Amino acid sequence: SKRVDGDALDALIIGAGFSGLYQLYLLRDRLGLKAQVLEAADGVGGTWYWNRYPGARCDSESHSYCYSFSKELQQEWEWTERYPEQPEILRYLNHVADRFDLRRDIRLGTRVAAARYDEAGNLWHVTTASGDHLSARFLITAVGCLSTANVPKIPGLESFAGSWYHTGEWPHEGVDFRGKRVGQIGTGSTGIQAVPVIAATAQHLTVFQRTANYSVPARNAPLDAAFKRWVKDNYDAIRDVTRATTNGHPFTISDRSALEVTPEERQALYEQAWEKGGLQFRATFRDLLVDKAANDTAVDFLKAKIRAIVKDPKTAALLTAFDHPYATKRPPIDTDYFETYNRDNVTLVDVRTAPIERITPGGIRTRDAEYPLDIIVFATGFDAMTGPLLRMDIRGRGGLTLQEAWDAGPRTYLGLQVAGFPNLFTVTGPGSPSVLCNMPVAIEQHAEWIADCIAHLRDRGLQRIEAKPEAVERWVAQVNEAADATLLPQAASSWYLGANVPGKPRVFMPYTGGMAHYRSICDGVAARGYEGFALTD
Ligand code: NA7
Repeated sequence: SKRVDGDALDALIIGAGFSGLYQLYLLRDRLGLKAQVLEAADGVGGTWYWNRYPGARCDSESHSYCYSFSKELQQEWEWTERYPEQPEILRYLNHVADRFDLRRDIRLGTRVAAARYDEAGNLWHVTTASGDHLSARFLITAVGCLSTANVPKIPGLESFAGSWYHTGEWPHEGVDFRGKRVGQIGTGSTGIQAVPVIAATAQHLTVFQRTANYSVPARNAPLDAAFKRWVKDNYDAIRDVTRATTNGHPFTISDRSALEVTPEERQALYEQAWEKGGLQFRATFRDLLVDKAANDTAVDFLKAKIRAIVKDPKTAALLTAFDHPYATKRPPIDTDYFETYNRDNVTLVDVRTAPIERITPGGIRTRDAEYPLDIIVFATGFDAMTGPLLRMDIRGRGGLTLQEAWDAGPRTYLGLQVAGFPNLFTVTGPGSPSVLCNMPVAIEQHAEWIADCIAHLRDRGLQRIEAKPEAVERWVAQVNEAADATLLPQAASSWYLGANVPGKPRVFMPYTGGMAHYRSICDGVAARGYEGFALTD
């Protein structure tokens, strides 16, 4: 194999979360490349390093929210709960880093500021925030999809006399809510996890809701010995299921239509799913995400459940004032979320009809009231998918910036490459199905495809791969077509559309055609000699 000139590395990987750790393992230990990871944080873990907010837990079930590439790792690691809590996932990723001796090639506390492609040398030159320079033949972004905090620019925030936090940049020492009046903005998956936990200790919690959100009980519980045994004995079968399903979860979507069963049968099936809990609820019928009438049956069921839980009818009405079909925004799952509104120390405020006008030294002022607060929690989500990529100054061929290339929204081929940016791979990039999928399943596929691609180039003495503009064109059209075949674009405020960040181009970013189908598309592209890519020496 040809080694890159001078001190250049074969590959630089940005980020040491689920993606970056596995990508390093593949490139270094399976391909024997000189590879290094640059990580902004002072530890590995990515999402699970930063998201330490109260109640932070994964919505995927633990036996599927893990790597499948190593049988030894699967056998030695033991999950304790149905859904892993943030500290446990962080311990797992640290274990992986140690077990595969990855740390020696990870530079922590190293934020990438800029990356420039040098055409003559066919090298990526990377500059870190502290001014260090590194170069590599291949640059792989493993920066996550939900890693750039979205803190809304509400006037007066700088004048707030109390403390404020974004859930995705939570202080490591934690936050003590005892005796405090807390305001939380946001009722997405994160906000819905945080509310019950904050309410348990705060003097008072005021939740500022802009859009009512659906949620289904998670039914989290410790795993018993029998289940743990079953998981260890069946990892191969679990992997086969997660690889064959639309969303990478260890359950399959029913092949029944919600409209072909009797109302009684439908009710019974929803009841069963509600009792079982978790993201499986949306798998109750095959057509919930494609047929509005089918979706309406889920909406009716969930409304009735919420109304039965929440005692105050005004609060219940606000919590069920949905403006989008069920699961067209990422559906949260919860532990006692709706029940928490029955506590005396919790108030729900509707900021759809009376928006937040400003933050004052003493709290939050909406159009019609002032709420005195000691702490504000921003559970306001992320500049999803493109945010972490665009905040780096990435320049491809001829100095083309990624900002310019994506001026009207992200354009990729398979979510993996951008035309004009040779040898740059974006793990779980926009245009991939990753955010609609159980993440480790998507990540393993991406990282393996990229490693196979680099091996293919090396074996043929090729130095460069770049997505062809016409392939990007076709993929963007395919992503749009797939989205339009579903109800997902109907959720006007969804982060899938970039609608949660003011000024962000409205483009439906994830590929909705399903993970299994996407995998076969990627395999086909590779089998046909990397169709749609230009490979050169
Ligand atoms: P989300 O799902 O983007 O939720 C953010 C929430 O914050 C949502 O309820 C937003 O209301 C609300 N929000 C955002 N900006 C504002 C302003 N300016 N005023 C009032 N309310 C606001 O982020 P999460 O962190 O909960 O979840 C992200 C993903 O992590 C999740 O989908 C899983 O994949 C894991 P809106 O709906 O926009 O009206």
